[in-house]
Amino acid sequence: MTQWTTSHGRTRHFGIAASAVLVMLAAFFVPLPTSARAAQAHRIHITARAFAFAPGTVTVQRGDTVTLQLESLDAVHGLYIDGYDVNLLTEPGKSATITFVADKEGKFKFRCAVACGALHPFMIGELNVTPNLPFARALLITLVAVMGAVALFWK
Ligand SMILES: [Cu+2]
Repeated sequence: MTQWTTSHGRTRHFGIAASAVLVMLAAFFVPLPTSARAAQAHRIHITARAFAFAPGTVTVQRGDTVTLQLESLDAVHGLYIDGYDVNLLTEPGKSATITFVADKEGKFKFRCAVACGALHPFMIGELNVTPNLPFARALLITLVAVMGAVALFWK
C-alpha cells in the first residue's frame, strides 16, 4: 500500500513537471503568430477563350491579396467567383483587372459571366484558398500552452 502511494506521488510530480515544461515551451513559442507566414500578394493572369480558363485552378493561402487579370483571346468573356465579390468582364484582345483579399477558406468555382456559346455553362475554374498553416500551428501551440497552464494551476 505504501508503495502504491509513493508511485502515485511520483506520477503527480511528473504531471507538474510536464506542465511546467509545457508552459516554458509555450513562452518560447507564443510569439509564433507574428512570425507566421505573412500574407502574400499574387498577380495572376488568366486567359479566357471558348470554353475554358487558363489556368483552370488558382491556389492561394487565406489572407493573401490576389490580383486577377482576365484576358480574352476570342469573344467577350467574364469571370465571377462564387462566394467572393469578384466580377470581371473583358472584350477580345483586352483585359480587366480586380484585386481582392482571399479571406474565405475553401474551394470556390469561378465561372464565365457572359453567355458566350454552347459550352458556356461548362466554362468553369476553381479558386482554392488553403488554410494559413503556420498560423494554425501557432494557434494550436497557444492552445496547448493554455491547457498546460491550467493543468499546472489545477494541482
Ligand atoms: Cu462564357
